[in-house]
Amino acid sequence: MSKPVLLQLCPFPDWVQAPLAQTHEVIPLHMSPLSDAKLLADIAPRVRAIATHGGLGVPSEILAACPAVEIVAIFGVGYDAVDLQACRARGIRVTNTPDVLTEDCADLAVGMLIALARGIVKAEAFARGPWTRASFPLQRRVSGMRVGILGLGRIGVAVAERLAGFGCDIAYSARSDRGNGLAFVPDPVELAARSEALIVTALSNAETRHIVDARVLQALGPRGFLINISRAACIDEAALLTALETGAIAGAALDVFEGEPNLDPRFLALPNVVLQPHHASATTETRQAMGALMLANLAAHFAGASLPTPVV
Ligand code: 8YV
Repeated sequence: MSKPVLLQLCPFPDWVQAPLAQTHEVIPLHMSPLSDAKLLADIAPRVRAIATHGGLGVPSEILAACPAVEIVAIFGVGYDAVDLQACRARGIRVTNTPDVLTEDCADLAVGMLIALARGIVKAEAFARGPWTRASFPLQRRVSGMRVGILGLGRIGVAVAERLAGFGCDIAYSARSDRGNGLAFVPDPVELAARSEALIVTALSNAETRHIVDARVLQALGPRGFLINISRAACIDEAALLTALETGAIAGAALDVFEGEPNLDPRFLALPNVVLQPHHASATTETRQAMGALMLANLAAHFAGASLPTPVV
């Protein structure tokens, strides 16, 4: 039996690539010497699956160009870059890789908070020398800090669990009160006002677009830190840059950026940021688990079985 044709939009690690090629006729669009348009014209009618990552999703022109696509398999938890409405309307299944990356994302969020508050990156440069002064400037304590978590999904809960171990005073904003003993503060401005650190773990969608805006940043205030491991779209980046440049907030640790991988050069000139290359889920252990889950979703689909982790 012929293998189903799969359009691959991004590179994958070897442990995904090899099994993917065993079970599919893989068309690596990201490596094609042909223009996307030429390749798509030739191949699109035969494409039954699209594999992509969370940040990239599926550009609408590619989805539209593939009339026979049955499944979009995302290597990542975020599905904000896939047009779910169009997929539903066309009966296209969409899968992602939740749960397996929760712990890593929470680890990085907490690591970024500590790196920012304790000045770890700058302290390393100081230690490497020339170490001329007696001591590095005093920094801020994380233990016991008042922390606000914006969006209490699986990753937000995992962040809260970790920070509870640091004796932090934790509150959160979400659609509803989770009744979990943490302080529920529905209004993001109020949440920011009571927080020394605001950690964004919200899903990116129309409702959360620019949920961190100038008002939230102003409420966070000159001693407040912002941490984002979600999506850049959750933050009004122009307002954030201004807040960082003027000292309206103390600092930010960011794993995601508008237009990444091309960061706004204004970020690079700032002394009060910790910048990370969108790698919250990027450990070998987690990426292997994400790969296995994406492959399992594809295998289940083509075997006519129920999907392990469907979004649509
Ligand atoms: C990526 C992510 O998908 O899970 C997500 O939504 O953003 C990341 O884990 C990563 O880019 C995988 O390549």
